[in-house]
Amino acid sequence: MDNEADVFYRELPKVELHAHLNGSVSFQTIEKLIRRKPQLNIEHSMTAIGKGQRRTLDECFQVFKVIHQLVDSEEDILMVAKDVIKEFAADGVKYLELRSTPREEIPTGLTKRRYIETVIQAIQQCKEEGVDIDVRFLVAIDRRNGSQVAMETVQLAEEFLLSSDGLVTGIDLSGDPTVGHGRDLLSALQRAKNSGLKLSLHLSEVPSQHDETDLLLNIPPDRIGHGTFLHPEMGGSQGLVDKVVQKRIPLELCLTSNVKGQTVQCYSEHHFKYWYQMGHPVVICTDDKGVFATDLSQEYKMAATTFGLGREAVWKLSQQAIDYIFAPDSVKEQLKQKWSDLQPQEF
Ligand code: 6MZ
Repeated sequence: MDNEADVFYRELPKVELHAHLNGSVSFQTIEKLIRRKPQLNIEHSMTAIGKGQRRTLDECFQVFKVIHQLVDSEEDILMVAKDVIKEFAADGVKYLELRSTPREEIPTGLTKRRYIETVIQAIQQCKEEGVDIDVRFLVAIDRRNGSQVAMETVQLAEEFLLSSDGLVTGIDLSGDPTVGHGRDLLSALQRAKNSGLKLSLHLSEVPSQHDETDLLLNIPPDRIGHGTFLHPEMGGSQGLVDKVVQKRIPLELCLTSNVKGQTVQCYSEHHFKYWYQMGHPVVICTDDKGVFATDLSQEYKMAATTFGLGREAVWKLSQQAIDYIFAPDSVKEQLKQKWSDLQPQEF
């Protein structure tokens, strides 16, 4: 990326709202992890999906399992989180919401609480080092782990909501969408909402999740991850679209992830077009920049070239994302000031 257009996208100040920590680990960091754990015999081809390659969503979830083997101690999490934060900052991201599923790893003594504390420590250390990015953390619920773990995760997140100085702001519901049903997680999610945690839920990432989506939209979530199969053209329904539109719930859209994970045929068929044309709030995100070998600048460029957005429209798109962050209004004001300071005289 170094021609004039690429510089524009790199320098564009950006907001990243949908980034899974362990899916965001770069090639360089994976190399360091492999060197730390040679006995695992993991090769780089097992942790990322290169240019032009595609996998089924199921295969993508196998990739996360490999990365989890490499990232299983406090030391690993601290390094991975700091590297990921610095990489987003180097890509022009000014505000980042990272999400990650707290894991217990008995062999290394890692607990879920220490997991969250370590991510917070990484955020604080980056701040102390003067990295130019504001980072918040969403505690993730992996849907495959069922209702009890979901409830325990919410209780843990509630504690950090009160004690983390605003760094833990919400809950993410993610994990293999073909496993489990949202009805089992409803009470945990409702509890989270009532305790002031913001909610970002992966909804309709695969077909045939209408009932679940319809149910979870009633909470309602504060943002939706993917929402690929919400609208009628993708086999969803007008009823679901109406609910999302009436409640004006922003969508986090991850183009390369959906194309490489084969839930969307090609970039030009991405549902970005449907929602953007409608004027509904959408935010361009990376999902898993390491696994899908992308970055946020490339995602903006891809959306712009595929759907014919001019530079002013691209700027507006990145600026509007500020309205949908899970941080207080004072942070939104600071970011808006930053955008207006950086805005070019003309596009
Ligand atoms: C649903 C996803 C995902 O939590 O260990 N994750 N969940 N859909 C996706 N689309 C491709 N990409 C990532 O990061 C990895 C975890 O994030 C979720 C999965 O639960 C995965 O195990 P953390 O940091």
